[in-house]
Amino acid sequence: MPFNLDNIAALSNQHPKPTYYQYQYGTAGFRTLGDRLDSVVFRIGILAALRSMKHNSHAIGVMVTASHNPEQDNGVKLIDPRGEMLEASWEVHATTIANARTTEELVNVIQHIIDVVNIDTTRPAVVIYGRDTRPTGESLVAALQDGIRAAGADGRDAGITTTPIIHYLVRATNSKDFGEPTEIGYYTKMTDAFKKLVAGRPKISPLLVDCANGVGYIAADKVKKYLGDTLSLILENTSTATAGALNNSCGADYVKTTQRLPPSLNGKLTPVQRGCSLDGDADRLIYFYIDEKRQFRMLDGDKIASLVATFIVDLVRAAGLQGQIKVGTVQTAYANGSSTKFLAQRLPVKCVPTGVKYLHHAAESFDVGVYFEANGHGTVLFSRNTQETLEKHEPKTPAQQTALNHIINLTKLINQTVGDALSDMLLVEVVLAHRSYTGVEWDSLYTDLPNRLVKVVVNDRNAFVTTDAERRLVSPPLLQQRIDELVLKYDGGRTFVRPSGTEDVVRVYAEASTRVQADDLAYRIAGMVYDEAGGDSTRRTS
Ligand code: G16
Repeated sequence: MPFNLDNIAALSNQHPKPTYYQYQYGTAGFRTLGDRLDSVVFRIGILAALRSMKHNSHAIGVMVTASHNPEQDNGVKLIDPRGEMLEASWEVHATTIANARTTEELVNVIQHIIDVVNIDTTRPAVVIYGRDTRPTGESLVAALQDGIRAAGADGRDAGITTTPIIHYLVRATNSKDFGEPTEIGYYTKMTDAFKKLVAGRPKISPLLVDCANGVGYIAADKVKKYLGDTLSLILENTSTATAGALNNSCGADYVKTTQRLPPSLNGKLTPVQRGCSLDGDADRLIYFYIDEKRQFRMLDGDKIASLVATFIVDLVRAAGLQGQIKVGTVQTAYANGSSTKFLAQRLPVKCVPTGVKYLHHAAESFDVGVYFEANGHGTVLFSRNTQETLEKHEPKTPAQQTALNHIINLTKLINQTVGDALSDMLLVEVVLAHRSYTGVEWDSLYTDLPNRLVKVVVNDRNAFVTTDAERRLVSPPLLQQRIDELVLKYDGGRTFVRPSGTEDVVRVYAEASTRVQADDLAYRIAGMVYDEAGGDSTRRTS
């Protein structure tokens, strides 16, 4: 069926926009309660088709997920032809199309986008889509399919799957040399590289994986089969069909925010055994272990970045490529001050606002860009030039050849399109195996400054506007000045306030030289935010 605005109008009447809601394409697409998203998802199907037409019929991805958010939330985001987040200029189109009040207005908005972007609607369009395990996902995908059909596009359903797999499928469909564009292609590319990287190393001890009761379980179970006895995965929190279980007191966001072991894992880890948590769509990863004193120790995105970046720097040197390949890292304001210090002593470090799209973009400026948010979302990018350098390099010794092979296998193991909890997990396991580290040695790379993340429910999070990579507030007026005065009273104190892009809250981060001070600083700033913004009577913190 060719693109036709009458078809769109007819199907749009079955997906009316609720009058009350204003939607905004935020940090990770649209996110709100799942039962508010029918019209948005229908329209995103149309927008994805238009984007594909604009990009010479290359496949565009759509993922229906709310990732770390509570189970009743859902969301939708678009994935660009190279498997990256949607280009920023189209976020505006997404927001406009989502907020058209009537079918007539929607048709006008679509025509406007076609005109200003100059889209040839006679071109074919391809849209690859998937969803996580949320209960609202099935009906939202039905709405998405209506949108794709209304726009005359070829829709390819990847079913219930992880966000990083959709990113992989989009890239592999559009770039033939990236990998086979199937789920099997994804698993074999990653696990084959892993097996080569750990060949000849001592047997790796079993790893416990908290699957957050989400789609990560389905993917982790497949990875487990592909790995065979190379690495034994013990899968926990696997109840994908239990109502209310998703991300509930488990998963990467719970572990990072509460700095605790999920209660469901109590007694399941022996001292020093490694464990890790995925989030609701398996794009984030946090490691942990219980030390000899039975204390919980967390190894977050900053620790992953430090482990991985220094490993790659050493491999580049061992391959005889120092001077030709420069490794850099990208962090956000949430990065623990100790991690920034550790990394900055060894390689360049950039700070950007929260959101994978910012980190990914900044990482592209390095030959090898290692980016991880503290919350465990990240990956490593090898530039096109670097890939060519690796292919052309002629090692002078067997040791250089081995190091070169390792780097080439890392480019295959790592999902370079986006943060991928399972690929990142295997990457961590490779580095630990090569370094002969347990969690203890890894943890001792540096000591985290005590920190606390608090969320505050306010009437209008948009009243909070930041600058300087979200490290300072420009609005509400004078609040930053009061924060600056308070933070001076704390030894090693650092704090910032920013509106969340995925939840209706304002986040407060604080660190200081002691736990008591970090907590005190965070809760005092949260109090200021609450008072300033006329918070909801149910002040919610974590
Ligand atoms: C999303 C983004 C991440 C971001 C996180 C929290 O993660 O992809 O880049 O760090 O939200 O964002 P905020 O603090 O603005 O709510 P996910 O895993 O939920 O897709």
